[in-house]
Amino acid sequence: MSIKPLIILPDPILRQVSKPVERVDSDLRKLAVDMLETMYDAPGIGLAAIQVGEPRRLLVIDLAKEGEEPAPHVFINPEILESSDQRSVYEEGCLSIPDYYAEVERPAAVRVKYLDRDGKLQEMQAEGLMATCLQHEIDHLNGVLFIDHISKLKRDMVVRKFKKLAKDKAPGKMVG
Ligand code: GNR
Ligand code: NI
Repeated sequence: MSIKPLIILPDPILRQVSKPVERVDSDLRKLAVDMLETMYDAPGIGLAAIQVGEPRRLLVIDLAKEGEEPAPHVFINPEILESSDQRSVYEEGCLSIPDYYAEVERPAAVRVKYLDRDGKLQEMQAEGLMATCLQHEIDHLNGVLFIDHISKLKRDMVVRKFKKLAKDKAPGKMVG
């Protein structure tokens, strides 16, 4: 088990389109466990493999609240089969865009098919926070970030701020 470093905006890795998982083997299961550990440590409610630099179509979600039993979910090669016409708005955040939050409107419910950690085909009908989180994570697999769903003005402001933060942190930069 290990906590992996998170890839942060504006790292172009986040814009990669992840590749389908070809076999659900012990290597993939280890990555899923490491992702869960990384997500719990952050803490966050979801994590896509690309956020730890692995361009594979794998994501984990746990919506259990503090003090509740953990409820880890592993989704491999997830696909949205159906989205509701009804929309809902959630204040979203992203572990790859720390400390930035914005309201995003998405379909309120989705039906998703995926492979579970045993490689077994599953379907889930999700609504509420699970529907939002699944869409946020599946976006990551396609190189899409939640800031792509807000106004260009707000997005440009966030990207500029994170570019500056990355530059100020770059090796060789002197203080003062
Ligand atoms: O921890 C997270 N919280 C969150 C809140 C609202 C909508 C989506 C999310 S996912 C996010 C973790 C993350 O960045 N996953 O990719
Ligand atoms: Ni995210």
